[in-house]
Amino acid sequence: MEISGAELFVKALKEEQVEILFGYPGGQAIDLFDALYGQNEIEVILPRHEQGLIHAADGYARSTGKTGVCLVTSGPGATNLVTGIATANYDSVPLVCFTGQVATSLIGNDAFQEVDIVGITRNICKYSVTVRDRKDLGEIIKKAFYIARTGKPGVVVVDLPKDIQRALGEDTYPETVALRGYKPGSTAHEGQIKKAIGVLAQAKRPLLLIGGGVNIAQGQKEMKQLVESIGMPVVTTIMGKGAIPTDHPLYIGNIGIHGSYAANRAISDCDVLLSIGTRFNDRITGKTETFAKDITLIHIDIDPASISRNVKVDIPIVADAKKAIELLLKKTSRLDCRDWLSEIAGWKEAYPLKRKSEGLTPQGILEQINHSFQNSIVVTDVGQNQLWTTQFLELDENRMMLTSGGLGTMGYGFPAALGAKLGNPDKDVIAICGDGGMQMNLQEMATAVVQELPVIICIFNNGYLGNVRQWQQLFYQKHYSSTCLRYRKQCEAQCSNPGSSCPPYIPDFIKLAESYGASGIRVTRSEEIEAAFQAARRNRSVPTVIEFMIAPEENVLPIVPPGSPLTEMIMDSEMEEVFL
Ligand SMILES: Cc1ncc(C[n+]2csc(CCOP(=O)(O)OP(=O)(O)O)c2C)c(N)n1
Repeated sequence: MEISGAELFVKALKEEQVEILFGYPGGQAIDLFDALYGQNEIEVILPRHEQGLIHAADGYARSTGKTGVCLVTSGPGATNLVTGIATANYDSVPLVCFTGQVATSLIGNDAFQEVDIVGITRNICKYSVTVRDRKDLGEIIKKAFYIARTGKPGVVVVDLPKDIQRALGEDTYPETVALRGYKPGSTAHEGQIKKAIGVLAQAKRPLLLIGGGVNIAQGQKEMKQLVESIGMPVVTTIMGKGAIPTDHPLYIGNIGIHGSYAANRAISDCDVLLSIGTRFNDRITGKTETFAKDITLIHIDIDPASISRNVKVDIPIVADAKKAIELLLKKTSRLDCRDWLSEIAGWKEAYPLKRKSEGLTPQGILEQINHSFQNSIVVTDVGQNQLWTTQFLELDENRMMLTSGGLGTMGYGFPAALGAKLGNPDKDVIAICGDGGMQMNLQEMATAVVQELPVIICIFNNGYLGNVRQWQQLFYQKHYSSTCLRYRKQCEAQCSNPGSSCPPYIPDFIKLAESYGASGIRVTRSEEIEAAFQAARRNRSVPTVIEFMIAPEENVLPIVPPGSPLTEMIMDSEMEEVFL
């Protein structure tokens, strides 16, 4: 029997067991939406902007381990996906994005709503392709899902011209996929693992660095076993956080420009570093030339291209993180590093991450989240709100954190939280956003309300684009250039100290939430935090916005200044420079 391309598209999604599709229609996708009409196996979610849509698909994928699916129209629909494609791909999130396209006969003619989305996205996704022939459609979709979810996961863009959607052809969808030259999911080379174990056994100050690859490979359980059997201290990148419970006695903290003193000191002083699933980007290494200079570096990563790219590796191992951990687990024995562990414990005690005890502080809010939401998914936006969360949120097998680590995309947090809630209806889902980032995809409040998603949106309102303002304060002589969100026409151009005449908020997030049919609570004192969370929890079908009015010039500390090695951190609010 012959069916249309659009019908085959729907059949393919069903075969791929797609449960939720995030879609926004338009002229060049209308046939695909028509084919989705009236069926009830795939739930179609209509966000309010394509950027919100793809972040929602991303949050769904990160939190469930399933592949997220997007469907948008050509031209502006497709270009609105671009930031989300880069965001997801950078953090190795499996997404398949279908874009409508003008008919093949019009491609290249500057046709209405035509853009070369394959060309635009070529460098920011794992694979992108335009279907040119109806007979290839099934195979291309099959390959798209396979490529997105295997190996180092990523984003695949499938561009579907209008005539291909309408053309009749076979109704068969392939069961298997054959791709020459693409061999994902490699196991670790036993010889290299043996070599690594030999080096570790000689180490006096061994350290394990966990990156996001361990979370992506879902190797948390095995990781904990490995850490316990080998008995070595552990640090994480932001993306690796949570791969081992944060209250584990061998866990030190995050490394990097906002890492803890003890973690940055440990990575600077170790003699053998076993790193799994990280690409050593500049945000975690600080000045790369001085990073881990005189140590033996073992690097396990699924992506051969990330080995020895940023830092020189002594023992490279290309492998899936989980498979490598399993192998290590079989072969390693306990290391004796008592002196090293007690040295680290001393640093931890002398320089803990600073928890301010008075007033309404981000730290206090996060402590309450740790306490009140055991079984939860916390999704951050980008900025200080994100950094405080990566510092103070405690994670274990029941609490997960999602964040845009690689691209650092403002506007990610709230829509990604909606996707996470759709994928995990039984978990509490909390979005943590700044007042700047929240305004980047605010329109998704409508999606949250109509879908009855009771997410809790915590806005850390400091009236500033806080993270940039902090840099201006520390490194640009307090030139608060274009970072004050309360800046009005009548303000002095060079104001660096907004006074009481400033309006406290633009917009009034509470009224805004209410206008959408959501619930809103403003918190100005620390005593109100717990009650606000309890009230939010009682809302079972509407989202709750909790606006926390935090101090405008609160900083995230410690911080490694730009271009400095990890060993040079500005430590606390006195901005005391500590050279280790
Ligand atoms: C889309 C996008 N634009 C600009 C930036 C640069 N940037 C990083 S953090 C930040 C400030 C964020 O301000 P806000 O959302 O209010 O959060 P806060 O830092 O105050 O917690 C900016 C502008 C970015 N990361 N993403």
